[in-house]
Amino acid sequence: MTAMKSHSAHWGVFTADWQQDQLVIQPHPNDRDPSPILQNFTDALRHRARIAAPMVRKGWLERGPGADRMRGRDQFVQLPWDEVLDLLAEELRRVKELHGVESVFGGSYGWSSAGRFHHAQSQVHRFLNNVLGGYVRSRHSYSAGAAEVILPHVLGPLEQIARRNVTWEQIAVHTDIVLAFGGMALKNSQTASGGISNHVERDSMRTAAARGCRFVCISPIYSDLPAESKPEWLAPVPGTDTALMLALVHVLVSEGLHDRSFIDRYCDGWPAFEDYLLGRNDNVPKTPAWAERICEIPAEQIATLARSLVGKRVLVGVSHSLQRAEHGEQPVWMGAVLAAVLGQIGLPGGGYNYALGTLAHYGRRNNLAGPAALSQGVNSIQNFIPVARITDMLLKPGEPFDYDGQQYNYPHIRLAYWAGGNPFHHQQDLNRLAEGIRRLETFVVHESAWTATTRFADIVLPATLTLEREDLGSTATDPTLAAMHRLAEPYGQARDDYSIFCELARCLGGLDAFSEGRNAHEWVEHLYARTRLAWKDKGVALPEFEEFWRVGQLTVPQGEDDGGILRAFRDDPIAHPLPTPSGRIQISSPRVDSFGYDDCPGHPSYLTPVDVPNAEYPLWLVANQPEGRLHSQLDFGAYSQSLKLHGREICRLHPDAAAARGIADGEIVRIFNARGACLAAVRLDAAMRVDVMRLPTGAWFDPVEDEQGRMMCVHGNPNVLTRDVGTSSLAQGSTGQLTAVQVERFAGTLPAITAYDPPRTVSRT
Ligand code: PGD
Repeated sequence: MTAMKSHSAHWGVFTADWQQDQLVIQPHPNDRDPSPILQNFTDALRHRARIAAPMVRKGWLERGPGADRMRGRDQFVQLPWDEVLDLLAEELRRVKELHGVESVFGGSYGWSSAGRFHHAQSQVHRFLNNVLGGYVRSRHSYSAGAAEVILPHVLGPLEQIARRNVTWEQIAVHTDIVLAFGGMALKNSQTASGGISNHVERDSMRTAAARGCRFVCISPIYSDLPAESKPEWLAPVPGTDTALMLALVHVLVSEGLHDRSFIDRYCDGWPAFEDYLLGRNDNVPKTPAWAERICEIPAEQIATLARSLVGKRVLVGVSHSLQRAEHGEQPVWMGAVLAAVLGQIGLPGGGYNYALGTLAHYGRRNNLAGPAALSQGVNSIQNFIPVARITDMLLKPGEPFDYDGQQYNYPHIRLAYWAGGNPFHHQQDLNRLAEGIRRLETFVVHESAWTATTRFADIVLPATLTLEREDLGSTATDPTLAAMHRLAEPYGQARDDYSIFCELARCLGGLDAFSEGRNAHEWVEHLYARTRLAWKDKGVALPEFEEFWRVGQLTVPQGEDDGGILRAFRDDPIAHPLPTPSGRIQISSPRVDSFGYDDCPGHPSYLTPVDVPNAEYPLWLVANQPEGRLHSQLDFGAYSQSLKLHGREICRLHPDAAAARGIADGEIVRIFNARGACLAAVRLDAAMRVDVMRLPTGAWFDPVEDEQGRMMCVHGNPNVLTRDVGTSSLAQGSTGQLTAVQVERFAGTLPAITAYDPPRTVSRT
């Protein structure tokens, strides 16, 4: 065996090498809880799902650009690289000349890979800015679309509230009670953007619980907190956490148990909220009895829980999942209000931390210096969409939309360019998305594998996987700086996104502006040199690049566990005001109120959702993150496959709900609603609410069409069922977490899974 080579991925820093043609991966030696998702790499490199050569959709090649109902159904023609790049350069020129770059959508949302340089979104944005002259972008993320907009109005920027706040170290030592709204599932904290060398969540929860810290899992699904935390379980109706929080606050306020001096000193806008809480304007006091009718948690249990919080170091956590739902802004805001009423914000291990436990790089100390990033250039185009509004943009060009207090118009997009994302994984209501994508004139995708998105594309360019190239791995909250060595030659004719864009830039006459005269290895050296300079400014000497590359991994020093802006604010609210309009915690917000949105009023409120179970579709579907992969990435990999049943994604159903429908464990079921249907294999699970079923995201979309052309996914992709509406007029975030469905035993002939087979190719006629 040769020496192990260093690499890094979203699931951890590792070393790897080949033993008898088998890729062997060893997680970082410091990693106390390494992620098995790393094992998806072992058979991915040469899998039949990889894209071997540039491809052009037959219909596009024959009929030229234009709306086409054949997208997603057509055959592909393999072309030589030179020819396909000339065709694409010509098409980019045509669209720019005829319609301007404001008709090019380059949002290209997606996680792609962990390296600092070959980060596909950065590459595509840099290309579109520096070579084409700009593009329509998207704002925010599917992860935190609602939180990213509401938090700055009421507490501070997402980055500060999610990532520079309470740490796992503090929880292990200080916290008495963790109220985990939406849980803190270890399946989620396997992942960190950029890669980390140690997963600390499981151990930290175990240590805290052993010390006597009480963890309360507030979720319809018990496994959203790990056994190590010895969780108590409250299972409210999905989407009703805000009502539960309001009732907790009602008990505290009506019994005089709230921290009045904290509210006076640190908060703004209490009276308007108190009027709502006590029902002075609407005659509806938000009592535990009121909340019980909404969230189905007994009033007495709510009151007991509220009283038990007083005088304790309490941490209120709100997960990403809670805000990926109708009115998702409300639990994010109300969680902060609950922590403020308890007087806990800014204390070590106490207060409020949005999204702690959601990703492995949250809840950690920050490094003294951050890693250098690739510049994306300057975008000349102001137009944007909130990221999850992509289908609306494609179907409603020119129409107005609300966002964060202003009204904008959707641009008319002719060409969409995607690298490093899978909209047919991430977007809601995939039948609707397909309608939108079919209206484009041209759809270009760089991908390493034949995802559903590539099958809807006109031009498909094969991209390398991270293991096939060199890069720099680093995250601002992990002390390991990792050389990412090449572990395999590119598959077939695959190229790095960077070299694809260099060739395109050459065709369009903008190579220097894009490459600055460097090849990929020189860029990695350059980014390391800039990172090294940043560390030098902090008085830390990192070795020369050659030495770094030889040793593979460096340990860098981290900063104090200082609690970020919330601690500084608590210590001295005059010297360190919050970046909110009042400089304080906005219990209510005159600014948000001034927008006049019924679906996001000026104080946190419980608002009844529209998409709820009914006689026809009586179950809640929770479409959350999967255990065996990150989103849809490497779904064909060994570990992801090992968690399927009969080759299908596994959905979980309560035994009573299954019995009522004559469904047995292990059978194939059809899950459906008015928007679509999918098949999945069922596992019975008593540790969830009886009216809830769970189908995680990420099974590759594998559609069969009915006579009307509506697609059913035979593999288990829940986004064929989810509803494509924004969280509210404020943030317009994704609402993919929850929808109403029915389920039945599937009695028909089981269609084969074809999602990993390359599409049909034909020779050029
Ligand atoms: P991924 O599967 O990670 O999903 O959506 P996202 O699009 O990020 O897609 C990344 C793609 O990039 C993969 O297909 C991978 O092959 C490709 N890729 C990786 N490396 C490279 C590279 O170097 N070059 C190129 N060209 N391609 C590369 C995720 C999104 O889904 C997110 S972040 C969330 S939080 C949402 N979660 C939910 C949810 O909870 N529920 C529902 N219903 N829907 C969701 N959608 C969202």
